[in-house]
Amino acid sequence: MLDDLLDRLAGHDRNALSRLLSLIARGQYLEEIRSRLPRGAKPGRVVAFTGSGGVGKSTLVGKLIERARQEGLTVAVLACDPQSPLSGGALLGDRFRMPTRPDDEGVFIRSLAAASGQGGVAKHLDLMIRVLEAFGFDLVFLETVGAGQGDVTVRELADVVVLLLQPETGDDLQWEKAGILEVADVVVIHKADLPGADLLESRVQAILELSPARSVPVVRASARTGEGLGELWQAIQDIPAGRRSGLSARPDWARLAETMLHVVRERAEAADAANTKHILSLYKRGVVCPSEICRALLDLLGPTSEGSPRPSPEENRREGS
Ligand SMILES: Nc1nc2c(ncn2[C@@H]2O[C@H](COP(=O)(O)OP(=O)(O)O)[C@@H](O)[C@H]2O)c(=O)[nH]1
Ligand SMILES: [Mg+2]
Repeated sequence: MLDDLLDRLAGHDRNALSRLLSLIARGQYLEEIRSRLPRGAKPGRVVAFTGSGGVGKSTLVGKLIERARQEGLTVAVLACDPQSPLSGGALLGDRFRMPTRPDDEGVFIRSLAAASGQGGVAKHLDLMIRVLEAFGFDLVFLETVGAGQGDVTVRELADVVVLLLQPETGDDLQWEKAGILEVADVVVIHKADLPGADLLESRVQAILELSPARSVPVVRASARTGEGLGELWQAIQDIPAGRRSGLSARPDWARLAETMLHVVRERAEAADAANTKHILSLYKRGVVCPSEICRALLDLLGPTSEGSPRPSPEENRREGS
């Protein structure tokens, strides 16, 4: 049965594709599929769209599908919905919000239930992406509900992570604290047609300025009015390919440094919130240089006694030899 499905997949049979994805979603034949997928398929470009429910991911993805099709690119979408009885209707909603010509063979959309405890990401997404690449899609769009653990997973699966934020949600503090900007290659100030986009954008910029090592494009966009869609499309193209783990073994120092800053900042805030705020404000006003800021923040933490991983005796010996 599997051989037949894989043969038909190679022949661009959408039913076979659909059935393979269903098997994977149910956790069946995972290893067999993994080992028998044809090697050397041209890797597609995997773009993840993440952000809280209702921020407009599906609507925006729908607009970007249109753009991709205008350029002759084929697109598959894996939309991960949080597994909740309330979101039962969302499965239909996604198709409604991503209107495509039903006879368009260049678009494939599949809604998936996100597994609980996986931070908004469906299980076995990596294998599903490989199947879609074997089929030959140029682009694979992932829609996932951020933020948290799942975003880290998404980073490992996607070449580009697009984070959507919207004005006036009242949860600004939550995303500032959670450090979710770390996962983003592109930040979208979405629903820019609504009031409050300016404020949101300046807050995002202020946070990104704390990590000057990495430049993250911030794009104002509205799926409703079409504002910024061209700019967003370009920003996505501009991110170099091959970032996915396995494709690039090089450590990403800029990202590590940024994560480090968030960890230090979080701990410094916990140790002495008022002083941390003061130090950061000095930096933002350009009064103090970055290295001094780092030292001042580290000083707030005091001597770190806990948690530093020490090499095992064997590792010490290996280093020494
Ligand atoms: N004002 C405004 N509303 C939008 C925009 N894009 C989507 N929406 C609305 O936001 C709601 C949630 O959209 P949806 O795409 O389902 O969000 P998702 O949960 O992130 O996939 C829907 O009611 C959309 O009509 C936009 O650019 N501006
Ligand atoms: Mg959606």
